[in-house]
Amino acid sequence: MTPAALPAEPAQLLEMYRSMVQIRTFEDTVQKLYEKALVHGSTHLCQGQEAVAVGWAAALTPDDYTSYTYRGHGHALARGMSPEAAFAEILGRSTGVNRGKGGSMHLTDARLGLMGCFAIVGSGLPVAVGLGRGAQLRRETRVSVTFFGDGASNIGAFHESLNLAAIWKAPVIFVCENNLYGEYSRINLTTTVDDIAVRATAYAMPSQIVDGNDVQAVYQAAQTVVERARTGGGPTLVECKTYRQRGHSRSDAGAYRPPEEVTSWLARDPLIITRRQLLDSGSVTSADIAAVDDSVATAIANAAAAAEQAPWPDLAEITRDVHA
Ligand SMILES: Cc1ncc(C[n+]2csc(CCOP(=O)(O)OP(=O)(O)O)c2C)c(N)n1
Ligand SMILES: [Mg+2]
Repeated sequence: MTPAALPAEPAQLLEMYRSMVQIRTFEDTVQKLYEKALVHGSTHLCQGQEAVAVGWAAALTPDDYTSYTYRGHGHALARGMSPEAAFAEILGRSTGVNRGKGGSMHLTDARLGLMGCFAIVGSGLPVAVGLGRGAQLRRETRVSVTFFGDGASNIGAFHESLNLAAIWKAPVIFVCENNLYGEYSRINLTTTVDDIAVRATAYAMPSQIVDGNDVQAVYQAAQTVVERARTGGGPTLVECKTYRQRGHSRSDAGAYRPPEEVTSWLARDPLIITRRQLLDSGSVTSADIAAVDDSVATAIANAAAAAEQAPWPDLAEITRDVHA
């Protein structure tokens, strides 16, 4: 039987808050670096969606696999990628986590279980099924968690992946970050259902809807679902309802979104919700929170400055790690 999922204790919640602030500050800094013309290629930032990445990461062990999308900086940082190596990658420098060859859309590190960051919508899901199926055949206890958007649930690979994972009872967890938009289109213009979770029914798969802006809610749901997958209970589709606070990519101001919609979601900013939970716990003070904010601001500023100074890759790098 799956043990009851517990909420994070105040000290752990403060650590989750630190991780979320780190992601927020990182993303705000990437935007500034882009405005300074230091980022070559596109960026897709995740401000507003931090609680999904952090709540799931807290429920995983280092052996577990994750795969995600071009909007994946938060997932990489939440699982322990160094901000300096991530910035350097985005700036195309030799000290980048992929030696500057991947850029913003390909922050990966297999040593951290970060198995792939996919720019083609929906293409991470079949890979996640393969990773989970592999672990299952090797009788390992790892789980494979894949993150994707609401738009990706309209792609054929989503349906094929859910079907295969279900028939194999593979330890795969499908996490839909429903941020209400696919590029510049609101979900109601492209998708027949309001709740992506209902699509699991077609594959006889359990599903769950979670408040994706509440890191405690995400963490508790994640613990239960991870435990089920780890103990042979098979896959789950989890829909995290959240909101993309910025536009789709680097230069999109997101002006097509109704102002009242933006305002109401900003009032439910995951950082605001977590700060309130920390203060309500009675064991964390405003000064503790401010100390976290300050230390993250300094660390991220230093990491970005170091990446800006980092060398460009050597020309000889161009054929290294290239499979032909
Ligand atoms: C197969 C494919 N079709 C179209 C695109 C162009 N595209 C990039 S992101 C995106 C929107 C995807 O929306 P969603 O899955 O909700 O993810 P979000 O960007 O909201 O995180 C589209 C259509 C693509 N990259 N791949
Ligand atoms: Mg979306």
